Amino acid sequence: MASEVDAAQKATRGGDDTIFDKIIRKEIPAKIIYEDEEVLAFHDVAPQAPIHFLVIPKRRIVALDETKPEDSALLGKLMYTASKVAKDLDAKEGYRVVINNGKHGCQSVYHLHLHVIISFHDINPQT
Ligand code: DGP
Repeated sequence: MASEVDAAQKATRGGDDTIFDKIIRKEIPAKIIYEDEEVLAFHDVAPQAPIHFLVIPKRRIVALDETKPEDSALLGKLMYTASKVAKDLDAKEGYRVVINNGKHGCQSVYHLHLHVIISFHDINPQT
C-alpha cells in the first residue's frame, strides 16, 4: 500500500506516452491475455492477488476524470472485456474491478486502466 501511494504521489499527468503505450506497441514485454483493435488485457507486473490483470484502451485516455461523452462506448467495452477475460480465466466465483483515478485515487500510470483482481486462486482446481 505504501509503495502504491508513493508511486501515485510521484506520477504526473503530463507527457505524451506512458509505459502502457510501449506495451501496446510491443516495445516492452507483457503477458497479454486478450487483444483486439480497441483494447488490451495483460497481467499486472506487480500483482496484488493471485490473479491481477489490467484492461486498457489502445487509444490513450489519461484518466477516468478526463473521459468525454464520446468515450462512453469504449468505457463500456473496457468493462465488457474485463468480464470476458475473467470468464476466459474461469473466474466463476467473482472478482473485483477497480479504477484508480488521480493522485488521491493512487493512480500511478496516466493511461486509463481497469484493475481486475481475483483474490482467491480457484482457477486451477489442483491448487
Ligand atoms: P495504478 O496505480 O492504478 O495507476 O496502477 C498501475 C498498475 O500498472 C500497477 O498495478 C502496476 C502496473 N504496471 C506498471 N508498470 C507496468 C509494466 O511495465 N508492466 C505491467 N504489466 N504492469 C505495469
